[in-house]
Amino acid sequence: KDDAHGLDKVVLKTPQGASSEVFLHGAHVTSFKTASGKDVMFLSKESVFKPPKAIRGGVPVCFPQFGQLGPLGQHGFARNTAFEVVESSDSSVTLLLKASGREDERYPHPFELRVSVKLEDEALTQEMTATNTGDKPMDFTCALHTYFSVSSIEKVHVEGLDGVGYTDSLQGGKPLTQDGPVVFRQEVDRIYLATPDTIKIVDEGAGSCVEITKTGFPDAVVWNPWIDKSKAMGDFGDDEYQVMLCIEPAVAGSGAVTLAPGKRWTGTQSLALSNL
Ligand code: TA6
Repeated sequence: KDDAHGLDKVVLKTPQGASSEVFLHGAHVTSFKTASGKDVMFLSKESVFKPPKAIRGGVPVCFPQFGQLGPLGQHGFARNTAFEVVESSDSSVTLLLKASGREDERYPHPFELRVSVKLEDEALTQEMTATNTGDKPMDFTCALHTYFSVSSIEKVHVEGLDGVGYTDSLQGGKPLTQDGPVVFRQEVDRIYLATPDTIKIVDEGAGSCVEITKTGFPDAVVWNPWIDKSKAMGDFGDDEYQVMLCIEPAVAGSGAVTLAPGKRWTGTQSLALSNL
């Protein structure tokens, strides 16, 4: 079914009323509303739904590159490419990108990227599986670049990263160590390395928390654009930094994954909402 922007999307539902929308463009989850009526994901009111521009919000699938960590443009090309539906049910969908290796001469590797989304009443699980269908090893970095909706960024903190090393993208990748919960009083753009597989966004303003449980992704990127970056993004409201936060399971600072011909890599994230 297509939406107001004329783009094809799949709508997932549970009998108790949870819902999620997944666009075929970029296999891009744009919403996750729990059965208890909570919007877990953030979607910018200024997002343009005009391929190849990535949708601003939800979960951009960054593959085969995170950020500038490789030869391609920012965040690779999967998020700007049409996927196809290979299976679906009322509450789940699997999308496939069959890359020929000719999408971008800077990345001459054929691969298949499968993105599966499973919706439950108070949780959403997303899995991405990359298969090297070529005859040469392929290196990739990647991320599920998830935008979360928050009540007010100054009432939010992130637990689970205390004592974890990170590189600060705002200080040229300077290595630092997290001391206590992550709080937000300025722009934050950090790649946490070799992180625990459970990270929690505690939203005191909403009286709820989202527990992120990941597998396969060694790293986690934490980003809030704050004031100046928000103004600089044409597809993002000047004040929207106050009501969003990105926590991105990633293969990034810990180094690229090298996938041998015929081999497969899988990363997953599960997002579970609960009350404080
Ligand atoms: O979230 C990490 C990050 O690399 C930030 O540095 C910022 O660039 C963000 O991704 C958004 O990137 P995009 O290309 O989607 O505007």
